Amino acid sequence: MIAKPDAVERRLVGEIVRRLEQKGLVLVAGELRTIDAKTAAAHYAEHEGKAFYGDLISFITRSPSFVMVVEGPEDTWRIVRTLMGPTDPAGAPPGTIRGDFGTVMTENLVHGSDGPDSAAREIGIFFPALS
Ligand code: 3AN
Repeated sequence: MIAKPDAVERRLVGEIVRRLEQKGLVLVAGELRTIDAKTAAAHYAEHEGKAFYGDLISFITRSPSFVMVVEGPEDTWRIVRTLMGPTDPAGAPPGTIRGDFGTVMTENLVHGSDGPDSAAREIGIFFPALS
């Protein structure tokens, strides 16, 4: 999971980690790090060519993110996605991270892997020593 630049800038990292831990997930890696353009391009390769791609890369690289690996029971990625809420904070329910703290899609606070394959791929990008 990534607490993106807006989350770090707004001092929401503690709140986000608290929610993960309160749910029962375990933080197994975590680092405050400014994501470079090359890493951002690898991470968001699926969005290359889309209208919002340039803004997405500028946003994720603009200041430090808190990059994490969390563990839990089976399908941890799904638990994390449930805590995050849907991509667009405008429609995210209260009680979710995006629903409680976000207003716009371009500053939606968090990223979570959307399946086991993307979780493995993203751990490889951000924490190669763990994969
Ligand atoms: P999620 O972060 O929920 O997995 P993705 O992977 O579809 O969502 O999108 C990655 C990021 O790209 C989103 N967090 C959002 O910042 C941005 N994004 C996705 N779709 C749009 C869109 N239609 N307009 C602007 N930004 C978008």
